[in-house]
Amino acid sequence: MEGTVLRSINNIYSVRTDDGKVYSCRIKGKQLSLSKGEYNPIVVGDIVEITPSGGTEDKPEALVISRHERSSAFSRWNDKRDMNQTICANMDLLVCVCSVESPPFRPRFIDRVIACCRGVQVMIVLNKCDILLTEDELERYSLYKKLGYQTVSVSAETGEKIDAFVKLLEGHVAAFVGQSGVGKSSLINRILGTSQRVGELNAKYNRGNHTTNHAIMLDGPGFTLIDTPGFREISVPHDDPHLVAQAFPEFAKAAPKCEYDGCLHISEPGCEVRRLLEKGRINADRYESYVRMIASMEERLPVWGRNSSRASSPSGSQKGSYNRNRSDLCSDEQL
Ligand SMILES: Nc1nc2c(ncn2[C@@H]2O[C@H](COP(=O)(O)OP(=O)(O)OP(=O)(O)O)[C@@H](O)[C@H]2O)c(=O)[nH]1
Ligand SMILES: [Mg+2]
Ligand SMILES: [Zn+2]
Repeated sequence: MEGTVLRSINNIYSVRTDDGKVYSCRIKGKQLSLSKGEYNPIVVGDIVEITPSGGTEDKPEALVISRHERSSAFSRWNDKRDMNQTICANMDLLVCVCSVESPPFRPRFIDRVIACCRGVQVMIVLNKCDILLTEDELERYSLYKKLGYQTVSVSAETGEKIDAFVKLLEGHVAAFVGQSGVGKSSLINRILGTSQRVGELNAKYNRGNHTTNHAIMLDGPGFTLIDTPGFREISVPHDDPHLVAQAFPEFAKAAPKCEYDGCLHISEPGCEVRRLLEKGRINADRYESYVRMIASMEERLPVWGRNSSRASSPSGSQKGSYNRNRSDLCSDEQL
């Protein structure tokens, strides 16, 4: 039987099958074939094959036999475990929630969230619009719209623009992702009338307290939402750094004019991105945000370098290739 993972807590998965029945599942055996070397083999949104294993009519139990390939995923680098960690999968909309204050607006965090997505459209939602952004913040926020992202400013507290936001969710499976305390659960409660736990803010540090501790999929009228636990910091998954470059649409647009194929826009000669940066046509803070992401991947080089395609150019190219060295990069002490 095929089912969708609605929730996962301590290796117990709630899986809903087509007939609406929700099974409490464990993984059959020790490992799933698709998930070797992953921190968590099954996440909310995964489509899995299960086989009933008992329980009662009210609380049926099953074993997960296999997981289907994911059409999309949101993953981050888990520093403690030294491996990538997927948070949710198979959504067709990633709602990156940020807030005006508590925690403060951090556009470089948004840039990282975008770089942590695969195969999914990103929407940027600014919550707590009952508080005002500074002019500089507003300019940086407005840039996302100019770059082609859908943006909407809302307030879970006052209800402002919630109706417009809900319209944008229609027909989607949308995962809410963002820093702890930005109001992901508050927004979901406001939209669905649910009572997901909402956290007090940490007054000393002006940020969230990791209130939501596991992802959960919730049904709405004509859409499905996934609430996820917030992070304080986020690192891009260990992968090909060219994927990070692709998460910056303005760089991707300029890249065909770079002299070297596979240019990472750091110190390669004839780089169009850096030319535009010097002319002020690429935002300097976005560029800095990008350089720090690449640097943080570079610090993990012994791990991701093994499988990385970073030093090789895509095939069929007429352009030359360029190998950088580590000193071209700044370090990644903070975002
Ligand atoms: N002023 C204001 N405060 C809000 C708004 N939305 C949420 N909050 C407050 O922000 C705090 C954190 O809200 P949560 O919904 O728990 O945030 P979260 O993003 O789910 O946090 P984690 O579960 O830790 O990731 C709560 O104290 C909310 O009352 C808003 O629109 N305006
Ligand atoms: Mg929450
Ligand atoms: Zn370049």
